[in-house]
Amino acid sequence: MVSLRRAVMVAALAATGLVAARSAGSGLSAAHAQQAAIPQDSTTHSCRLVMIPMRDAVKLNTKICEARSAAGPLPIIITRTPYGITGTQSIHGSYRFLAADGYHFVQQDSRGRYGSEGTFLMVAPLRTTNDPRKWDESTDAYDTVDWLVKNVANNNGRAGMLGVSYPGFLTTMAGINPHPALRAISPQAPASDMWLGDDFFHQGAFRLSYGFEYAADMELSNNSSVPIPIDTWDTYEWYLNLGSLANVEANIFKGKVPTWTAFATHPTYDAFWKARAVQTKLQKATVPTLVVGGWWDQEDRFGPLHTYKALERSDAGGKNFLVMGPWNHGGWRRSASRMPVVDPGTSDAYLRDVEASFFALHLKDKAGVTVPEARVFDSGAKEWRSFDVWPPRNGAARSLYMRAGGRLSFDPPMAAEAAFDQYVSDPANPVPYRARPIERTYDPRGSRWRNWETEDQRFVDGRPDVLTFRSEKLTEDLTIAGDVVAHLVAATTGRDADWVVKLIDVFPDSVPEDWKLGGYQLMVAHDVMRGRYRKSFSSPEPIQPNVPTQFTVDLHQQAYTFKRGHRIMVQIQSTWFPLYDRNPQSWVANIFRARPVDFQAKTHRIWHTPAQASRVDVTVVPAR
Ligand code: PG9
Repeated sequence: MVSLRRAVMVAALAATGLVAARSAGSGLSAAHAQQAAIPQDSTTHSCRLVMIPMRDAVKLNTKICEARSAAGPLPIIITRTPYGITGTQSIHGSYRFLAADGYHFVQQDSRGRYGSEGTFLMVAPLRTTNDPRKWDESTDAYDTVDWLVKNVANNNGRAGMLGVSYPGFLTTMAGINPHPALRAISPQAPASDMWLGDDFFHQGAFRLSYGFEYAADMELSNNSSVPIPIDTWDTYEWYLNLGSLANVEANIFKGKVPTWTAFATHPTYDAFWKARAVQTKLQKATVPTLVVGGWWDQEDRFGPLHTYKALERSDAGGKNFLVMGPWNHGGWRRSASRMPVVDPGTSDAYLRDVEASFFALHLKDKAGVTVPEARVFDSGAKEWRSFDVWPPRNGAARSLYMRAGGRLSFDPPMAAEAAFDQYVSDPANPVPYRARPIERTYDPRGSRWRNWETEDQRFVDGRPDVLTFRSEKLTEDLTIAGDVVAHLVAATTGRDADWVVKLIDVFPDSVPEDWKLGGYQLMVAHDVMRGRYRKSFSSPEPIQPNVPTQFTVDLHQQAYTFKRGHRIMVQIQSTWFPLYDRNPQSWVANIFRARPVDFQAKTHRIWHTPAQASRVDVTVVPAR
């Protein structure tokens, strides 16, 4: 019998046009199986499965597709994945432009996954000198390249590696102490810090629905067919009924999901998470590195920005490059999941002119290729921009101030204005992060997860626990590029609170080209931080009740033009459920162990006086 997990993967791939569907089921890794889509058309490539030995004698299941006809030796393109390499069919998918240029293609199940031997270790850290492990994902990549260049027929002694998300992380790892034959890599949506801003936590707030469903999918089923244990269509209700997160271990996972156990025992940014934060381990780009990400990546937007940033710290060799496009997670490899509100159709040109050209330059010495330092898509202006330095240095630092009466302005608050706005945040009635019903993250029967970050924010309009500040209509275009950081002065009647900040582009009431966009509220930058971590991500501290306190919410980066006639909006709220767990708002040492009685409604104030101004900092750059 085909396992449910495998069937799901195939069904999801079918939805992307990568393979033919066989049957449907449930599971999260389905969404990631795009990684397996390599060319293996019998007319162009001949494929075989090989178990490649690593230095500790563990063997990794590897599919090698050698090009059938080539004028001369060809380079090898490698993707390593935890999501399974078998089950794909004969198509050229998102590697088609590479295939047209001529490569051998290799896919490998990473250690402990599917056909590979060994034990899977979630986001396995780099080995340290006193580590008893003989391997890490960097050495597995090294040993694989070493074997391939010695055993693949007609290869030119050069290899490149790419992958999206977990495979993007595996690609970043390959670039650390790389094999000499590894000549170019492209980490795409690479997770780079699972606690600070990628899949599992954001600045201390736990990604409940994603963390629960991903961990269950990867570890509960152990590559077999155990479905994710959620039995309702609207997961908002299901997660609310779950109550305390302690119930997960006690009643559902019962110690069988190591990643969940890690969440519950390491709620802070401690040595466990720091060891896995590859962004902090990167010294320099050892080989030409094309880092790729999406501005509306619902899983790993932090990862590419921080991978590029870390490598850029000492890039004297000029080997490090960034592409940020108008995409969701891996959207550049899947034109079918284009988000029209931000993307006029950019993925093919990226795959052909940027990605394929980059590998052709470094693996085939193709002449006439130039890769800009940073190529970023401005979804407001609907155009690509190139920068020699990212974030750009030619901008002007500006602050958008929250003002009384729900106004947002580049002018700071004045003394005569009301000093604050307030709302009651009730963990029993949390703000949904997207319009209900909230399907399971990757429910194969349908889920709007992929596109939620571009969803119209009007669905929370009028909720008393969402504060809204809105600018006047812009009289001219305003382009921001680079860091976006919110600085709140806030107080709570409780001892802890989450702060969600969204920077929003409000479209004009009427948009003749597309009437459904009239008044649309598009999130341009957004994130959450857990108040207990305001001073240190490693040493949480209770908030002193009723005292205006500074909180910094990193909204990361953007390149975006707010057009003339649009307005800028900032929304602030304290729940974003069930993507983020609920903050009890009373003080508990570990929220994973909070009791029902600990969850309490509290009143939060956002201050906007001249001395206690709350603001969002942006960099305004000249329009093109
Ligand atoms: N976002 C997924 C992931 C990456 C790294 C760790 C855990 C999850 C993925 O799409 O692979």
